[in-house]
Amino acid sequence: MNRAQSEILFAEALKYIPGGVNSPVRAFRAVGGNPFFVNRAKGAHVWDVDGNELIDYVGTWGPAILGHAFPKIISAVQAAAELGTSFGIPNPHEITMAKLICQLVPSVQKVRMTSSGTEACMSAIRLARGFTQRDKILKFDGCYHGHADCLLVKAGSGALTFGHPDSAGVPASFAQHTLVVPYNDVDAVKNIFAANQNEIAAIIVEPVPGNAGLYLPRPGYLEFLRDITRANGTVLIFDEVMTGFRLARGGAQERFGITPDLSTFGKIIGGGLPVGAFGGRADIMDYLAPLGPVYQAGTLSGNPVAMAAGIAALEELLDGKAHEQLEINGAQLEAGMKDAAKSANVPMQFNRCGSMFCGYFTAAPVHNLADAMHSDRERFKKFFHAMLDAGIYLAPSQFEAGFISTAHTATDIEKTVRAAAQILRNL
Ligand code: HOZ
Repeated sequence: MNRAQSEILFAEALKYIPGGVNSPVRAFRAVGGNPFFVNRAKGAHVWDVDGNELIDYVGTWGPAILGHAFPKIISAVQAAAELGTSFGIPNPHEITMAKLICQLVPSVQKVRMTSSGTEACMSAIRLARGFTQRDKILKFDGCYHGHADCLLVKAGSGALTFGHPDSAGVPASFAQHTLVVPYNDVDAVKNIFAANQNEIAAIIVEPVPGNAGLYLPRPGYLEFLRDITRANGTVLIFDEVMTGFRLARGGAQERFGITPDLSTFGKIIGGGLPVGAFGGRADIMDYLAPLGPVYQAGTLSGNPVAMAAGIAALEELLDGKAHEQLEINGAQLEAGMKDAAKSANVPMQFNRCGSMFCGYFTAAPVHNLADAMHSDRERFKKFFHAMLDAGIYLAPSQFEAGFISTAHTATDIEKTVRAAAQILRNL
């Protein structure tokens, strides 16, 4: 595949942008080689600057649930932009968005918009600390909640990929308030609560962790987290930046039937523009300024163009048809990939939840970060590049989830599975 123009652009980017990218996992360091540059995307496909067409399973890392350049989102953005790109004054779209989120996610009684998922998680943590008047928080290794200081402790995503799950630049005195245990381990959580009685402000968890690949909660695990937090006066925060509005209309919390105290969102609610949000119980949310003592703010929070894009995306999910389609697409991909691995005699765990997935090259089931670390990452690299050469773009790291959209056709998925079958036979 000719990528000459991408190579030229990357060489230029390296001169002015650290590592040539504005977010580390895009740099291909986990798989080797250089990233390609894209100048067009439509539906489930992207086109690079050399004119190569790819079937895209990254979907701008989650937002593109309806595929790229979805016509109603484009029209909404155009109409909103005509009227002004930012006001810094309340605008009616903010109320529409807040109502939609509260309607789709019943645990959210009030919601505050931010400009990114990182901000949403950082703010939810501060709010939980202010509300409980406790300092410690509990997270799970391999979970990633954006790049705020207190959350870059044993983190997933790029932090894990590049070997810095505990980032430089985070003072030890900040990190000491962040307790970390393995995901899906009941006893580890019980022990940490026993050792820190009345000290843990919040548990923050990706209900279906998607930043160390993808693994699912064991039956009863999320219920257990709900019970132990309730019993200890600890705020349960579901980070639904990736899973929100994706694993069901009401996110993972609807799919698994759990009611967290607070939730964080991003990605889909921006329709492809930069947005985040956090919301939940009204009594907790009312601790925020200007009502309460917890400060949080943002010049572009509730931006009218981003709100219009997100509203258009969420409205498309209301009748439930999109999620039916996503399940069909996800099941087709899962069945095809499992068959491909089996007939090639390659040990692979293909974890899937709705329209999120990850294939690990290992014979053993993957339930947490330690299991994921046992997978054969050299094999993943080879598989990634061979798929890319076949016109299929998977996330350029073993430690990221794949995303399917409603725009993926049965033909796209068949093509993907056929390519994978052939590649796996020769891997
Ligand atoms: N945080 C995203 C992966 N989980 C990466 C975003 C990006 O690089 O664009």
